[in-house]
Amino acid sequence: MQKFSRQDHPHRRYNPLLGEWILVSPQRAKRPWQGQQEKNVEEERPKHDPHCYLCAGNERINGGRNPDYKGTYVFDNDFPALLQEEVSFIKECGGNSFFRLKPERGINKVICFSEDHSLTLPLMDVEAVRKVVDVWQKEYRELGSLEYINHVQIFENKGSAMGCSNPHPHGQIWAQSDIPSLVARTQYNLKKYYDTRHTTLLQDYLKEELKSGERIVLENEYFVALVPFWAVWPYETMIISKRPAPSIATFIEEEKLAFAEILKDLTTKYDNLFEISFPYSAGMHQAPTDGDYHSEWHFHMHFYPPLLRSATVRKFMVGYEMLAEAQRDITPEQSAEILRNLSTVHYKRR
Ligand code: H2U
Repeated sequence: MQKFSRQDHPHRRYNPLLGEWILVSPQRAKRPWQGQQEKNVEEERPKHDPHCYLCAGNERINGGRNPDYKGTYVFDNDFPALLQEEVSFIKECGGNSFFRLKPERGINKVICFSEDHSLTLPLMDVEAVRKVVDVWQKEYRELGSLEYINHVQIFENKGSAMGCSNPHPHGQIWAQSDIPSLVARTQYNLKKYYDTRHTTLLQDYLKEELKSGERIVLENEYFVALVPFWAVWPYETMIISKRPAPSIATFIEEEKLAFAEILKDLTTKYDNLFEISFPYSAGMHQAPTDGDYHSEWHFHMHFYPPLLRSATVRKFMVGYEMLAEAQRDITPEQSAEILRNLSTVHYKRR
């Protein structure tokens, strides 16, 4: 019988944040591909597009007009998924009903990262990225302090492959009264860990990762970017604060700058991987804003990029993944090594 090797044999890995397993099939990384190829069209974008609804001074779809902003600009989403109005609701169904339902209140915002339509986070200078971090902190604090807002989700969809509707550099915030499902599961696991050990799960995990070094992509004084041991997407990464900060609300000036630096460097590496503007969905997981101090929470930002083996071949979460559990081919250690060895100088700036 052959001795098990992580590089050669199928195995399952445990994700302690979500409390679930994933399947790793390293032997499959070499299989030929005759399926869908994503289009690799890299068009140069102008600094201002008269038809873009996020550009400064332009009209939005619903007829409102953006001011002639410079830097960041935040507005209420014209097509919100949640509404701020309270509705009266008589609880009709008990917890054992098949038809459980409850109204949900919330606020959706759009954040333009820059007035310059041609930029993305990796192409912005660090100072400009830091201003985006300032806005994220301000919004998390302000929205979170509203009595009926108990969770603030900050995220960015980049690239049409991830459903982004507009190439103008921007992200979104969805703030709501309930804790969404994935966050609630993470919270449950973080709390269980904290209650028994009095240290955050990610603090202990980070210690082990730094000791091993094999999945580390970037590190600065305050943050580490790594490919999680349990990563699902081929080049999935996570930025973790070295200090167990429950959220961005507590970041000091030095941390905000260091966060901007690691964000720029990581997204630059992503662009350099296939020399394209690398698509991803990214977002922060942080403490609920329900008024409690959540010592169990530890700030982390996930990056879920869909591309697999080139600028044109993406990973699909279908079949087995939809029906059974998530699966990956290339190992997290291989992905980390590839990302680690890439330059932090953007290919367009060389
Ligand atoms: P995405 O690119 O991630 O889809 O985000 C763009 C958001 O901008 C989207 O949620 C909003 C959409 O509803 N939007 C406006 O609020 N006003 C507009 O004029 C266009 C798009």
